[in-house]
Amino acid sequence: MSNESLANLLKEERRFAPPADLAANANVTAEAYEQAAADRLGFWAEQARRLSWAKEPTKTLDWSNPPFAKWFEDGQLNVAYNCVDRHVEAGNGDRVAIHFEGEPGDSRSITYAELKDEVSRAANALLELGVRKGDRVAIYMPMIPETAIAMLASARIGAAHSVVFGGFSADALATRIKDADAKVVITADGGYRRGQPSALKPAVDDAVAKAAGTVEHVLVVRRTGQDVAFDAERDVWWDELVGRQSAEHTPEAFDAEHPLFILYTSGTTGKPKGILHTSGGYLTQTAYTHWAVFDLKPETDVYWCTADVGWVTGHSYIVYGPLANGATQVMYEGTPDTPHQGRFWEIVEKYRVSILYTAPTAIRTFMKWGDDIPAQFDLTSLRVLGSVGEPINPEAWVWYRKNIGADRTPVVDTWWQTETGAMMISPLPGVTETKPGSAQRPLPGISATVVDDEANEVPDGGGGYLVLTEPWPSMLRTIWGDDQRFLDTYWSRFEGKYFAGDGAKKDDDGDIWLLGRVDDVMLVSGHNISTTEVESALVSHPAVAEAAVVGAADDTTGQAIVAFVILRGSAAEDEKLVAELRDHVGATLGPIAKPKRVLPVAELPKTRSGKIMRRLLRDVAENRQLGDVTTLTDSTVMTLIQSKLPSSSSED
Ligand code: 6R9
Repeated sequence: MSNESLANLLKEERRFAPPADLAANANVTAEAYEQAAADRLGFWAEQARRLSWAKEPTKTLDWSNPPFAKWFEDGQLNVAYNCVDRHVEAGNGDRVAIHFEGEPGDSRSITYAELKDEVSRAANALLELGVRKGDRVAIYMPMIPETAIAMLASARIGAAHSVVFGGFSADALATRIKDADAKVVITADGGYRRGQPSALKPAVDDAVAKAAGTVEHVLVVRRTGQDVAFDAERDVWWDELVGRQSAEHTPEAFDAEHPLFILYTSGTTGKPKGILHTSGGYLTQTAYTHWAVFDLKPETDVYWCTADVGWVTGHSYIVYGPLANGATQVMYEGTPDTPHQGRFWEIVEKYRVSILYTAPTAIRTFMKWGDDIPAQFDLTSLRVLGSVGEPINPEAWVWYRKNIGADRTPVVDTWWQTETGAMMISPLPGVTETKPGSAQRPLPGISATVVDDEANEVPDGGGGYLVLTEPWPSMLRTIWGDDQRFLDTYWSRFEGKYFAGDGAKKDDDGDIWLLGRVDDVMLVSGHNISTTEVESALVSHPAVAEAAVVGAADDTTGQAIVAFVILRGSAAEDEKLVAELRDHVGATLGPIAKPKRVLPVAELPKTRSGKIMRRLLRDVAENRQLGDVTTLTDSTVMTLIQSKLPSSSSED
């Protein structure tokens, strides 16, 4: 960004008070903010006590060698014991932990008692394969319960897992196996994708060959029953090996700072970063935030997070947070449109889901499909709706609340990252008067603010960079094997502060609005303009379901705003509408933000976790050869977009 702060353009006046019944029984009240502000470390020490420690920590934080933090350093615990066994010991063994809904229509429910047996068997199996405390296990799986079981089994024996999203290529898997030096890979023959079996095992064979030498065994879950090549010395079937193990396994307690997992984030350049998370602090913050932000009542709620376990959202809010809290949850293998576009709502109705956590990309897709689809289902069980992954456009937020939440449920927009491990900025459903599009305030015990180029905190109404100013329990500890890169990436931009890489602004009440990655910010005639704000203005027009905006090099203005829009079902794509959309942005945000061109397209390029890839759109807008497309979900999208370019532009 240049020296000029982000222009504060978007105005949002709508407000939604917490529902009275929710507020009256809420897990967290406004006092939590005061309590944490008065004694931040005392607050986290108290939250750590929601876990079962084999040895209670006496120290909360060691920050003597920043930014290398140690939380609850002298405490000892077993993370899997906390997520499984202790609920059985507390008499809740019959409670369902996971309602699994498979893509071909199969379903099964697993209780905490059953989960304990399965995790224990899998832990014994890993031990038989030679995995020991301190080793790494790579997990390359579809969205099935065995994925969570494999993660917990690794945690149970003190081996760090590295889950690699099942949609990644053999090359991506090989790089990650090699970087983490994984001893065992856990995979499946295949998974289901839009009703069809798709193979996983061949990619593992390929990756293991490429990673040469580190992997000793491959443990294979039978999911689709397809034929797979099998190396008799190296490969073992899960049902055979795990099936014959004892369901007795005594969990050992590990230090709070013992590594729990590595999760790789792609970034736009360079090799993927292995984000390292450890045990006690990570579990404290995931458990606390899952309980506080969703107002979780484990006895009565049915929780559903629609992310894939391969992303951090799946780690923290399918596996560790919910299971540490003894929640009952739905796990879904499939996509939102298979076999029909009402699939999500059918699942909400079937299990009477009360808390739903999904991403803006999904919400905008549902908007595009039309209000009549969710209206056909009984969604009255829902009481809290969450969003994560990208800034949520105010119009999508309001659509979510109205069409999914019957204009009754709070919407919590939760900002966090792979690196932060758990939620950092979010409303609390029983406390916060919510504002569509804003993540609002740092959670109790979290210190975040917005600074300008010189690291000065911006006043209310100002824009700049989001930074975290105090260490937090679930923070990344380093980049696996690369402390220097950890320092350079996150801690060198602003002295003593964690730089998140996101643009943000504070509104007149001091609430935080996330404005997208700083790499995406546009510089138009000397003004920094956020892609998010222009996109939100476009989405607020009734004809637009989704928008992606980029700055393209321009002789007169430095950069010019180019917008790619997906129209809602019935909208006609013509020059008149394009002109209307440009004017609409001008009228909403001011003339400086009026796009030079608006291009209606059928799809937008997205990463496999659903984030818009503006970098590729910038290549198109600047008429350049496309950069790296390997992280793209569907590479035909770009061909489609490029073919649209000459005919539908509008310039003055
Ligand atoms: C959890 C997750 C992190 C990046 C983050 C930001 C974007 C996530 C957001 C959000 C605005 C939110 N992001 N949640 N932006 N509002 N509520 O998505 O982790 O995959 O590491 O991505 O996602 O840009 O920096 P990760």
